[in-house]
Amino acid sequence: MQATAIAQPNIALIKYWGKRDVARNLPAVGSISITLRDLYTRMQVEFDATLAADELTVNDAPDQRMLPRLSACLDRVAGERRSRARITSTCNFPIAAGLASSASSFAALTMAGAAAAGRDASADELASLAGQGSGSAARSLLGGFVELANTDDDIQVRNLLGPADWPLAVVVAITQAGPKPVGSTEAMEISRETSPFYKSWIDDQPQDLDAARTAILGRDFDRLGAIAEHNCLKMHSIMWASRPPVVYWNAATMRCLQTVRHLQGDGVPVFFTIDAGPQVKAVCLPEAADRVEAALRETPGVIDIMTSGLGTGARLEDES
Ligand code: 2P0
Repeated sequence: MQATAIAQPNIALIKYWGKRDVARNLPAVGSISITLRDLYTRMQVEFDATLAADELTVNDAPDQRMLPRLSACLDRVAGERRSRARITSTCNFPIAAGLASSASSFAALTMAGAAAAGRDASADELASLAGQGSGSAARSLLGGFVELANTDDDIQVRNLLGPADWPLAVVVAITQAGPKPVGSTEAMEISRETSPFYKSWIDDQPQDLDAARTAILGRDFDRLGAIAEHNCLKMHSIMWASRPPVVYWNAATMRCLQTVRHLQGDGVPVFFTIDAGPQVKAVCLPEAADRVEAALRETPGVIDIMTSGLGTGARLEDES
């Protein structure tokens, strides 16, 4: 009745933004991501019939904030008549700050919860369950380059390349600590309801997915960088044009983009992407990682740097 799973966050190169079914948390668009190696969330789930309510600790401190969403995820994984659970989460990077902590959390929770409940879930079922917890979480079930596709009434994830097939590096520039002002779930709905650019975003996503998939399978770094930057800036444009506007960037976010542009001008193989937060992720070829890290570290407003290679998908650590 106990299991532990570990999952890494993933960074979307072609973004998920918008839902086609809020109740089932189905995305409005497909997406493509890379799974990181050096950032992780470990989730232990222990079902205990003597508990009166689910309990959660995050990095050794009791936490109520995430508990309702995690409890609902376990209800879907193990059934609503399950025993209450002791959930123990450890995470080695900032939570809820645009670093995809919900992706690694729900991927690890889904896998650990299914194992602890003795549920022999297929890969598609795990993807569906993780995705209902958090849309980006299904991508963290797999490693390397991952595509999430919409099916008629659900989602599917598949590997495009493994982590060793094209070993890119990701340098994450932290420009602000602490949780973001607007959660991505709420921000997506504001975009859908009010942004004049939302419809063209949905309509154009298939061609961005095609371009990125072709670039990844052909290991074409320049083409991948161009489509990923374009897709990222489009996603943020939707938010900036919504009412109320959702602006996740700060001044240092913009300075990091300038740093990446200067590096590109010097011929360094690097491109940027930014998620629902002010941090900048610079994706580069491994031999450029030291130079990219040094340049971002010197960028005013950058308070921390984390560098990671590409990693494998979520996995169980133990089972009992
Ligand atoms: C992504 N993001 O593709 C996009 C890009 C943020 C920007 O998926 O509402 O926590 O839980 O399904 O997965 C962040 O949103 O949203 C996200 P929910 P999630 O990575």
